[in-house]
Amino acid sequence: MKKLLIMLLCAFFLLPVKAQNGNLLALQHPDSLQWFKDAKFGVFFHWGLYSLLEGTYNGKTMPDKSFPQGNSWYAEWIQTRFNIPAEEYQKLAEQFNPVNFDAEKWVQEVKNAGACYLVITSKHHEGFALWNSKVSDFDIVNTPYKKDLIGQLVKACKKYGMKYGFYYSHWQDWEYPGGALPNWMPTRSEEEFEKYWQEKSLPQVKELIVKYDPDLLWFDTWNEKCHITPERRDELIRLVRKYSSKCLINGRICYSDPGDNIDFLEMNDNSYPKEILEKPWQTPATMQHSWGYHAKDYNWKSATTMLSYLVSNVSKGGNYLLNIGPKADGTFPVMATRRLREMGAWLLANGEGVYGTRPVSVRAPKGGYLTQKEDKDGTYVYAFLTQPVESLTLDLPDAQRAEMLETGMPLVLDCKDGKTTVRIPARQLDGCSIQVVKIGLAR
Ligand code: FHN
Repeated sequence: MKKLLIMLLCAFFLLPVKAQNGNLLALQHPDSLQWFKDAKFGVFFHWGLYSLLEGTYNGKTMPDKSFPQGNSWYAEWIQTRFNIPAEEYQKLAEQFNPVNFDAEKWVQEVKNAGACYLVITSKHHEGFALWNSKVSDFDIVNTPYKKDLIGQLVKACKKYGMKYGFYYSHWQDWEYPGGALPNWMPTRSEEEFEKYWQEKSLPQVKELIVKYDPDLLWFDTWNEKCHITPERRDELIRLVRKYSSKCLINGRICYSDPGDNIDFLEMNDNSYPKEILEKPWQTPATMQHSWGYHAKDYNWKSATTMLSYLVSNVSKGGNYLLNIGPKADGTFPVMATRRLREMGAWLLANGEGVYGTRPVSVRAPKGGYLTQKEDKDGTYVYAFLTQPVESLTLDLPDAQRAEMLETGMPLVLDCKDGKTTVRIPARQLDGCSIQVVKIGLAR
């Protein structure tokens, strides 16, 4: 009897998580989304075999118009943009040996940047898995490095309380027969794609969830003509829901028709909406043009520019997922590290107006952004000023007090005709960063 009871209990706990409560397409429970809505800032990593090439192949550097499709900065696309034969490209696995990878250092750097989650390319379009995959031999354990990178990162994220997600290229796969190819290459038939879908894509997604229990999965499609039909989209959503009761799913699972069952919207690359959006959302963004490490892409944005994008998104209810392309040896380019640290320093002083805030339906000042937050003592509006101004006038009838968020210096305010004007002393306007004014409203 006791044995039977133990067997029954084991069977119950081994059941896929949602098998007991039915709807496998439904959104994750709102509690699972709370962290995402509050987090605001995440760091994205594009890392794979392409990182070894650093945007250059056989002396040609991306973008290069001498290749018919070569006019792109995206270094993670070098295989197909520069027509590298698949067999030759896949041999890069014999060189991939990130001996300087230190998962804890990565997570600490992300944390110090003020980011609350990270997302890493577990498999990008090249088809190479950064974990020990039982589904495919084209993976990290079949390199000189041999060790599971995703596993190490997950362990470090758990240690430091960092939420983590995986980018998984479920549509494009340039290694497995039947995986989708870029639109200038041969189209896969439905039958060929279905084989890839059933044999690699779905099994690897299941493997990632069961092995690593991610907080989110980042799928990638970006045009209408795509093998990911609403039926395949739903098949994938069901799979994720079946094995995880917390994993969030992004809208790019099916670009042409994300449907109602995705947890958050994913904007186009480096796209910033102008309006408040109701559904949770984020912008994936680059520090340079490229996502994967590109040694000759010198187009680095400044930390202040990137902070402006962050607060712009936050003021509209969105998140900012900022990318780094680590080098093949496992280190970050120093340009990325400096920017992360500068952003982290600013967020250390001004994060109160960012994390856990919500949009305000009051018109923002020119070149500025607004957020709001409630706590036990009242409601606060935060005004982010990206350019120097002498005063700030908002349609707020009930402001009680105002101060510079970073220093706590009290500011003079004047309420008249349903508007509040805050005067900002010139010495606060250093002009090189974003100033934040905190305004307390009447209870
Ligand atoms: O083709 C990819 C690209 O390499 C990169 O991963 C971005 C990230 O949003 N997604 C696709 C293009 O939108």
